[in-house]
Amino acid sequence: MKKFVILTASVCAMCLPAAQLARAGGDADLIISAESAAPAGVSKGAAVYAPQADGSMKTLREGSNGFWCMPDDPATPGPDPMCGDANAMEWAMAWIGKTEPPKGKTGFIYMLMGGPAQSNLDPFAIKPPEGSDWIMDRPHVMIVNFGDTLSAYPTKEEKPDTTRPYVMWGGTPYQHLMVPVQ
Ligand SMILES: [Cu+2]
Repeated sequence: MKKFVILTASVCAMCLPAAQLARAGGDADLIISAESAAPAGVSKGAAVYAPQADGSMKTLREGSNGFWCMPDDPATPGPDPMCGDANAMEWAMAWIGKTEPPKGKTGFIYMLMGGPAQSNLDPFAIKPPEGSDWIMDRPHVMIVNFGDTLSAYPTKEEKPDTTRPYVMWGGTPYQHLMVPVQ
């Protein structure tokens, strides 16, 4: 997870010409990007949403199977499309709105193309801390909103080992388990 904050905070057409061109590919390309995040059984019937620079969400396609997908965010390095379930969307909206996620609604998000993260500690970082690089996550699934039920993993690692499951944003309401699948 990593993208919405950037979209609302720092989209800059002048500094991202290549990314803007990619966006110019149109809705069909955005849907292809979004679908690449999950197995076809999930992504083909999923609703597809594209976060807009003003923080709103544009619906590119209505869904039929209860899942949703979002295309790569061109403002971050590397592809980072994602698909998730309904509970994961509630969790993401809580994160965006800085509110408490609903209790008892564990969800999951596929990111089979991997994706970058600004920080493993701060849910609202808009860039990596001074002297650090982006955390480039390999293809993974994220388990979100699991409350205090996953105590087997270290929760406050600045530089996690991304080859094994680890907790991102541990100790915050937005902590989630990152589970690499490759
Ligand atoms: Cu992720």
